[in-house]
Amino acid sequence: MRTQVCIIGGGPSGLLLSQLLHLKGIDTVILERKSRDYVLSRIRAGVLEWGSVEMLREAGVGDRMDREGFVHAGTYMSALNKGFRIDFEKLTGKKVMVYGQTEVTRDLYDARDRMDGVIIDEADGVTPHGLDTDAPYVTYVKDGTEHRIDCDFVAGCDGFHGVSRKSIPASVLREYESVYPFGWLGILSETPPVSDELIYANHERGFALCSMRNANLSRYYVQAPVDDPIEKWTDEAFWDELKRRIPEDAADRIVTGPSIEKSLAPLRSFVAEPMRWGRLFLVGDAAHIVPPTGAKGLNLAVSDVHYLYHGLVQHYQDKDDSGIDTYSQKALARVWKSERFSWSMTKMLHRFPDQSAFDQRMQEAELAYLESSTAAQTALAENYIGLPF
Ligand code: FAS
Ligand code: PHB
Repeated sequence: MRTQVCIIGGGPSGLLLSQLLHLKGIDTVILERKSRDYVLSRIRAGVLEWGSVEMLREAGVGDRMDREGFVHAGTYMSALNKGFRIDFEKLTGKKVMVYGQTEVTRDLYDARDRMDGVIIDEADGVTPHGLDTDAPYVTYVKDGTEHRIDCDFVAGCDGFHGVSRKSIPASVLREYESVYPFGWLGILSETPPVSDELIYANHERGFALCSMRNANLSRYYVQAPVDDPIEKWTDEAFWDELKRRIPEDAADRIVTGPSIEKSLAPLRSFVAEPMRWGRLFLVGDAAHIVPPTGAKGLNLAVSDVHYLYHGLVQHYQDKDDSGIDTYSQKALARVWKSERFSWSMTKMLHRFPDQSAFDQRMQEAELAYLESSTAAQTALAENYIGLPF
């Protein structure tokens, strides 16, 4: 088989890139390791920057998002069980969309299927070859038979644990990492959200976040030891801890119920440079990871796709390689700014194991300053709604 762009990974990065290139007449094949059901069972991001909203609309997959998503003009922050609001719209003129990554992925799969996109699920042993030549190709095994796809370019959209980043020689690859000494324990519950907007809570017992998916599906997180056995966290233990950490008025009105999903995710900051090697481009989590505190992971994947999509269109339509030649530099410039924001939000809101009483006071003072300062709120808001592409 031959295609123009072979995409490794059928998550949001790979699907969105495939969909946008298809609309410009550029052929792609997606190789996905897991089954479609497995990919769609993953519960991940919840907040879309407005740039991501516009990219999804450009890809022709914005209708359900516009019908079912929640447009949020601000967010709540809290410390010492007291909350305050940051008004994104007043401070930046922009908003965000709350619409789960699972639904984004579902909408993209549906669009690819409607347009006869070539997606090979349960592809084993996906291996890129000849990335430093003009004739790259990718091999994989499906139902016991090895296949080969010849292509012009390979897009590594295969996440943090994928094969693409590992295909860049160690002599070329530079990796930067900070692993946080805690995780996020998240649940989904078929209960009405406790608030009309998100609540990010700092508390001396640890961080908590109140989010949502729809009018009767709430998403909550508490910071927890990353090696905690999930069994330790009964629903009752989760709700009790969440109520201790969020503002009192929210704790008093929250509707609890059985969890329909419960997972403990580790937190890390990670960046791999460069994001291009020969005919390989790294996209999304394959190249970078952020702690979810700033709601940047999925949105960074979308901005990578923006840069690569435009570069590839320029290559094929205008015979101009300036876009793909500057992809890594442009993508990394935005990645590092989002890494900084996610890291700073995580440091401000979480309790670190070695944290002193003075450190806790510093966090509380930072939040008190944030509450009192339009300049500080504007700085947070412009990062949260998304820096320009
Ligand atoms: P993905 O990891 O989503 O997709 C990669 C795909 O490649 C997967 O389907 C995988 O099966 C496939 N793949 C891997 N190796 C392969 C191989 N060798 N061959 C073929 N296919 C292969 N972000 C937020 O903004 N907010 C959040 O709250 C949030 N929560 C998260 C919770 C968890 C547990 C995780 C892991 C991530 C979370 N993220 C969050 C980040 C997440 O949303 C990512 O940023 C987003 O999924 C990035 O999309 P992709 O780059 O497509 O990578
Ligand atoms: C979510 O709804 O899952 C969510 C929202 C905001 C974040 C992280 C996760 O910062």
